[in-house]
Amino acid sequence: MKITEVRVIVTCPGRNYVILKIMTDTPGLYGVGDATLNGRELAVASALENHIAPLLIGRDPDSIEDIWQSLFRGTYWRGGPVLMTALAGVDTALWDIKGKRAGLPVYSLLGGKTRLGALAYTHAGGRDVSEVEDSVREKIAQGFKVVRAQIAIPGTVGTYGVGGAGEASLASWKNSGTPWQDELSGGGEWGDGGAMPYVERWEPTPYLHTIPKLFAHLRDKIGWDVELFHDVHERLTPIQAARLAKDLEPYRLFFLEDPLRPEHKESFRIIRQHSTTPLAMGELFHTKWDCLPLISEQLIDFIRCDLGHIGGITEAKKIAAVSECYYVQTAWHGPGDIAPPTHAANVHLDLSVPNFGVQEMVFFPDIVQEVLPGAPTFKDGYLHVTDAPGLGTDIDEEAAKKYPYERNYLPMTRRADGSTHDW
Ligand code: KDG
Ligand code: MG
Repeated sequence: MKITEVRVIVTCPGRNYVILKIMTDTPGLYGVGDATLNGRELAVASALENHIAPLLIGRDPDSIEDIWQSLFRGTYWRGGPVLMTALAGVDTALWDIKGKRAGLPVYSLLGGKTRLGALAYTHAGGRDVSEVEDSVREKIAQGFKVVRAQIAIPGTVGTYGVGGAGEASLASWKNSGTPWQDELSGGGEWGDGGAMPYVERWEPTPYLHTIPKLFAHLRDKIGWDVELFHDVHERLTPIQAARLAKDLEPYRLFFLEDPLRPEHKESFRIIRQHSTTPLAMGELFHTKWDCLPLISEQLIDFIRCDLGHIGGITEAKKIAAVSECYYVQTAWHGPGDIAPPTHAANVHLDLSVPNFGVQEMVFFPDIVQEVLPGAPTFKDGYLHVTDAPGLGTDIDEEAAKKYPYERNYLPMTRRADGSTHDW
């Protein structure tokens, strides 16, 4: 069998997705992969179209590991978000083909089911503790057993995770006096297709003060039957993160997510020295070697790479296997800015590995399901995929054409003095 054509499809059904469709010389047999990198979509699309697709034509799609290794090492300039996202698109599409060819769902190729469904989590957020409480209650009513809680921080603008990134109150941003907002906006409007990133303003002191109060409130009002956690989004210094993890101990978080920047792996030791709050990390990692020190030193409890940014299922199954040796569980990244094929790949892996922990998920709007059908389904707190051969997802190319690419950026964060901070 041979790969005959590689189609790179960029579409924006509400948000941008980069989809790879790999065609074979067997009539009707193709694979669909996701190569979406939020805010840098066209860089990945160009890498695929101009550099990677020509290398795939004529290859046997069955040789996933060899194709993976040759694309990873064969570039010489390996790694990084753009190339590893492109590689993930190829990898997931090839697993889709392998499953379809075998007549088996991908979880079966990975060893078969070890559980009936994948425990799922979703996001709750609000402007104050009672809004967050309402939001958590709403998620529990939907069936969720694990909920992430984020809250607006007084004196800051557009706090991460409150009401969704895009919503982070353009109005308050415009009136916030955040340094350089005019220069950065280039005089354009956010969301007008020529948009520049909007600028959030954030300070650690009110943040460190607010988060423990939020969880004290949630435990007091909602109780202990639901698993709760929080995403720091890489914004703290090591000692600030240690302080937060320690202050949150009484509220027994499921985990504290991404407390530190991905560059400073050794700094996780400082948090561990001070706290037993479980830690999760990984959405900004790009290879198994990024994850390795945190796993082998048992500095984290959950590894949460993005399959779409670490080269797909082939890399993730190795990370899961190493993690198993060190009591580290998987919690793969699963927000709305990666497309249904990656969400499906997440769940196929979740079902098959023994050390699965929890799975982040979103409910895709109808417009996404029209273009990219087959995302995993949610029932009573758990995610499921069907027994359809492959990943079970697809692309409607005609529908995709109705929604052309729209340039967009993630927000960025500055401190009150104007200096750049991690978003
Ligand atoms: O594009 C950035 C998002 O994927 C990220 O902000 C989401 O941190 C995130 C999460 O945990 O879902
Ligand atoms: Mg996160």
